[in-house]
Amino acid sequence: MFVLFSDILPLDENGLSATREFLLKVVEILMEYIKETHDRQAKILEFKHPADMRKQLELDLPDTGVTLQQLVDDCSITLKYQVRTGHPRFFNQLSCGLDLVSMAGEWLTATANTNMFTYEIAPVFILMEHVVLQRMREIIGFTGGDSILAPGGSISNLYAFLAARHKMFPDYKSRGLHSIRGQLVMYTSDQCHYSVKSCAAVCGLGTDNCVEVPSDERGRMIPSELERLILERKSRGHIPFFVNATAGTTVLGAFDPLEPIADICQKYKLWMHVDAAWGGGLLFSRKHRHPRLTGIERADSVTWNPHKLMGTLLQCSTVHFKEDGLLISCNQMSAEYLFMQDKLYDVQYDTGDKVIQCGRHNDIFKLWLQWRAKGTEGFEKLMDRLMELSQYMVRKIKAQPDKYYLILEPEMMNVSFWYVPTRMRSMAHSREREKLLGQITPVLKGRMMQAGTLMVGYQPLDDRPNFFRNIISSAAVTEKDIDFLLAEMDRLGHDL
Ligand code: ABU
Repeated sequence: MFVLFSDILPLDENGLSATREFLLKVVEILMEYIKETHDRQAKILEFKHPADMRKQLELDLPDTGVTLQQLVDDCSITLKYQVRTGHPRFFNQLSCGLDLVSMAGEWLTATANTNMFTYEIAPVFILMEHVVLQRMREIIGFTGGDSILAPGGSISNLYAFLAARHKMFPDYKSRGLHSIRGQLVMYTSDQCHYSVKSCAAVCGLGTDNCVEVPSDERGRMIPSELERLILERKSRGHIPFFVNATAGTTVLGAFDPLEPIADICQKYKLWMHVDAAWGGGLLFSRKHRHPRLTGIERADSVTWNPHKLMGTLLQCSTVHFKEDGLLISCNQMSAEYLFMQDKLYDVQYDTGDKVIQCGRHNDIFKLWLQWRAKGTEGFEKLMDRLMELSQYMVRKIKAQPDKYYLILEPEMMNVSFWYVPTRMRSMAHSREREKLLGQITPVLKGRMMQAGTLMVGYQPLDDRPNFFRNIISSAAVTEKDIDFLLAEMDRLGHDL
């Protein structure tokens, strides 16, 4: 029997059975959550406005610690109000689903509770990183090279930026801004993830020097515009040095044409980065990899987030470099208290000195375990299945043109559309109707959240008013869930 935290390990040396009892109670709660997550009759969320939610929760930090039973109850109520992102009807984010093998990996990771900066304290995990990242580079098409797991795609893109600047201006590390005689300029499409622009702000270029290259009607960068904008800045004496191509844009799922962009980077000696945080998973698919990712092997660096299409638990984000040695040369600070060179093992495995952070979370085990379970073929099958489901949804939308307006044929798992309520079905499609559809979109989303039966994201984009962006990246989704999605939207929104 347990009462207080002092009744379990380590404070009570004889507290093993009480520790087990406490943890098993927590695991029971987790199992219940997993069961509900996969129950199509259960709600995805129990929505409450923040002030009402606050009233349901006892969030205050007490002066005197509460009982362990209270902690078990705290765990229970926390999950009661958590959005079930693994529910088959959660289509809201790029990361959907709950891969249970990967989750088991995350449980083990939490238990091991180590830091990834040195081999000294994470020997097995460091070797796993080595093997998995090498395999990912092979799949990209790099020979050799180097990689690192980073806290999210945005920071992965930042690592690429830093490595590119270091490659071209190695003195920057020691001499700073004055080592570069001129204005650095970077390029990215107007559909890119905002983190690319953030690199310009964070790294001293200023966002005005992150040039947005126009994209075509499908959201793909226009290479001739990229070249024009490079020449335009060169004519002003600026120094173009970095191009970000996106493989799977956040909203439309568009793929920039990598081969022509690589040709331009080669011609003007610019670093080519591919932000494949979202679309990278399609590298597994022989059916869908080409033409979308053709040319990725010509990039200098690639961001690829397994926590998106591959379903690895959050978070798991990787960045890969064609050239080995750059990461360490760029970021090494040789902290003597951590990265001693006279340790008893090969210190190249102390990967912590390759990054700008110090502590690094263990994001590898959950991916390694998942990959062991599925095999590389399993990931290929998953990609093909997610694409098949997305195409199924497109067909269903097209079959009901009165109720749904497909915005464009998707290149991947982003299905973008407007829902059309009854009163607007007889109106011809026009800018005016789009404006009205854009107004009802957030109202319908609100109804979904109140009902708790469905979650689909929405946003405006350029001159398009709010529209739904449906993401199919969960292995739990079936054709029946897509049928439900469309019927449920109509049930909730027909009278708007
Ligand atoms: N770039 C982070 C993912 C955003 C999303 O889930 O839509």
